[in-house]
Amino acid sequence: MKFNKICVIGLGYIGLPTATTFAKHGVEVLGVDINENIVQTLNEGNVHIHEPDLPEALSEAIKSKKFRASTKVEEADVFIIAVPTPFKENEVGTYNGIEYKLADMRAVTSAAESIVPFLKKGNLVILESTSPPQTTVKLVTDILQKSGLTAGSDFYLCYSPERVLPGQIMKELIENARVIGGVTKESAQAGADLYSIFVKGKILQTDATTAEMVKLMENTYRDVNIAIANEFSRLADKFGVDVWEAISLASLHPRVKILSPGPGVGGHCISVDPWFFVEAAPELTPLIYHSRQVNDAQPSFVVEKVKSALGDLKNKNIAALGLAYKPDVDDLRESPANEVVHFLQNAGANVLAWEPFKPDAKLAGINMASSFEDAIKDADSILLLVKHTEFVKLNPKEIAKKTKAKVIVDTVNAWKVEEWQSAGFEVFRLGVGK
Ligand code: SAJ
Repeated sequence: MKFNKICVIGLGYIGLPTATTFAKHGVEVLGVDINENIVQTLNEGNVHIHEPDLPEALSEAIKSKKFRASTKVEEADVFIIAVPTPFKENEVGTYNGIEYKLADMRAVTSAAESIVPFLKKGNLVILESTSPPQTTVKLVTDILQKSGLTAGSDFYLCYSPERVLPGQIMKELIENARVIGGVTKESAQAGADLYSIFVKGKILQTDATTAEMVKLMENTYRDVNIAIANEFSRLADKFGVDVWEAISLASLHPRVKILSPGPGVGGHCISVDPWFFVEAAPELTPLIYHSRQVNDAQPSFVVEKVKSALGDLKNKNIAALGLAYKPDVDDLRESPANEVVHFLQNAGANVLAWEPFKPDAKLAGINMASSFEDAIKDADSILLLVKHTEFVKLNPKEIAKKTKAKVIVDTVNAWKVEEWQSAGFEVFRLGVGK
C-alpha cells in the first residue's frame, strides 16, 4: 500500500519522535494532540518535552513542510495512536481481598473514536499505546467498526509496541527490533511495510494480542526481577550481608543476572504495565501482584534505613540528592525518590532536595535547594537517591569541606565506602547489614 500521509494521534514521548522520524523520511505527517498549547508550540518549531535530538528532528520536519500539528484528525492513509494509558485515579479493582489498579483507557477510546469519521477502505490503523491484552481485537476494533468497515478486511489494524528507552528514543526508534501484531496476516504485513520506512532493527510479525502481551511481559519481567533484588536487599540487611557484594558474586554464575536494588521502581512503564495483567486476570497473577507490592514498599524500607543511620528523624537536616525516577534523566514523575522525601518529612526531618536535571522544579511539599552546595551546607546527613553520573563522581574530600554532615546514606551503591570513610564520613548503604 501507499503511505502518502500519516496521522499520528498523541504527541508525547512516543508520538512526537515517531511523527518527526516519518517526516524525516519524506512522508507527510499530521500530528494531532488535544492540547492546544502543545500544537501551537510544535507548529512554532519548539518541543515541549526533553529528549536528545528531538528538537533538531522537529525543526527539520517543519522546514521540509512534512510535519504540522493540529487538534483535529484529517483523512490519511495511516492512523497511529500513541496516547497515554495511565491508571484510573479514583477507582481500584478487588479480588479475594487484594486491591489492584485499573487502566484508564479513555484516551485510547477517544483517539479511536476520532478516526471513525475519516476511516476509508484500505487504511491502516496502528495502536502503539501500552494496553491490556485484547485491547486491539476488542475495544479498538469495536470502535473503528462503527464506521461500517470491517477490521482486517476493509482496513488493516495492528498493535505495535514501542520499546524505546527515554533519553535514547530517537536512536532506539530506528535501531530496536519492532514487533508488529496484526488482526490478520495482511494487517501485520501492512504494518511491517510502514515501519520499514525507517526501522533498521528486525521487524517481526505476529498477531495483535501476542504483540500486546510481548510489551507487557517485557516490563513485567523487569519489575519482578527488580522486586527480587529489592527483597534480597532486605534479607541482606537482616543477615549482616552486603547485598551488592552478594549480587556481584551470584551474578558470576553463567545463568544468573540479578538486577539492582534501589529506592523503588518509578517511571510510567515498569511500575504501571504489570497492573494491566493483574487487572486482566487477578486469579492468575499472584507473583506479578506481589512484586508490585514489594517495589512500592521499597521507599519505606529506605526510610527505615535512614532511621537506623540517624536515629530519631525529628528536626534532622537531610540533603536528598536526586529526585528523578532513574539516573541521568530529568523526569521526576512517578519517582520513588519523591516518595522517600515525603516520608522523611512526615517523620519530622527537614529535607532539602537537589535535582541537577531539574534545578528549578517545584514539587508540592518538597523544599528544593537552590544549588548542590546549598543542599549539603547545613545538612546532618547526605542521602543519595539517584545514581546520576555527576553524583557518582563526587569527591568526598571536597564534599567534606562544604558540609556539616558526618553521615551519608547511599541507596544506589554509587560511592566507594573507604573513600568516604577516609574523608571523615560514617557510611550507611541500602541492603548492607554490616
Ligand atoms: N530500576 C531498579 N533497578 C534496576 C533497574 C531499574 O530499581 O536494576 C528502577 C529505575 O531506577 C527506575 C525503574 O526501575 O525507577 C524503571 O527504570 P527502567 O530503566 O527499568 O525502565 P524505564 O521505565 O525507563 O523504561 C522501560 C524500558 N523497558 C525495559 O527495559 C524492559 C523501555 O525499553 C520501555 O520502552 C519503557 O519501559 C516503556 O515505555 O515501556
